[in-house]
Amino acid sequence: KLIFTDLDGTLLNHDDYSFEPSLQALNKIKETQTPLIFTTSKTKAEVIQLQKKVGIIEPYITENGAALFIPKGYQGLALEELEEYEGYKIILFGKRYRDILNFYEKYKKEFGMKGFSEMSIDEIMELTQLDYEHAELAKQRDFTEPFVIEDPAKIKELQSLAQSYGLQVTQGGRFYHLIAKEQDKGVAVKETTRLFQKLFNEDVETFGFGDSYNDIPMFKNVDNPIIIQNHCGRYVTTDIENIEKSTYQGSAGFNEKVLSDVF
Ligand code: 2M8
Ligand code: MG
Ligand code: MG
Repeated sequence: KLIFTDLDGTLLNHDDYSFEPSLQALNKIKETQTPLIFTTSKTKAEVIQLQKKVGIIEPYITENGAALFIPKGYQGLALEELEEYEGYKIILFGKRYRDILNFYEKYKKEFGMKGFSEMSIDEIMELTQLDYEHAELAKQRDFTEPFVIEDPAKIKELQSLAQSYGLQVTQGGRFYHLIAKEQDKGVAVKETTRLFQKLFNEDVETFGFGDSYNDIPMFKNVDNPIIIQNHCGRYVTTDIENIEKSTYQGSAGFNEKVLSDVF
């Protein structure tokens, strides 16, 4: 079994980013040595810190499917065919931050966008309720630009413009994100699953947990998609039939559905 999980609003509560409500599920995951693959909009710097707190060392997918990071020597694997990067083997699906920022800088005025690259740590703290230390980690982008927009009615037009530049806009719990056209959580999850299948030479059953629009491609690429109730008490709309839904929000919902559906 392989578990892919979104972080904000799923493993972590939307408002205070706590994961204590899912400790029971996390213990079960650790006991059974089930790989828990963080699949998030967050940065590498944020994920490294969270993995330490949770107490796991596993591959992870950052910035909306931009890249898969596999710790060097993970499960004794050589992974010679993969590129090496800061103690990790990495597969890149997205573009470099600089390429994304070129588009952002060209059109920010016209569309009334304000992105993380131009926000101070204080502004990020204000918009996210993160403390200083965590806001700093969130600002360390490698591949994608989270942003707010004055008039959300302009997103449609921005979306088609972005596409003509080989980019796209997706949406998390608080922000829009400017990402590469060829990346999303689904592409990364599919590739990760294929890799695990090849490495361990057996079929794996996959689970995917998420709460937002940017999780839909992940839902479409796992055997068992599970929607976590969002902080407004609603479920993101998808065309996937008979999709599982948690009865609790955030971390408690993750806990509930891991215990009932994975094990
Ligand atoms: C951003 O991501 C969340 C994901 O749902 C959002 O769009 O609301 C990211 O920039 C991430 O790095 C950051 O930690 C998070 C904080 O809420 O916001
Ligand atoms: Mg989320
Ligand atoms: Mg069961």
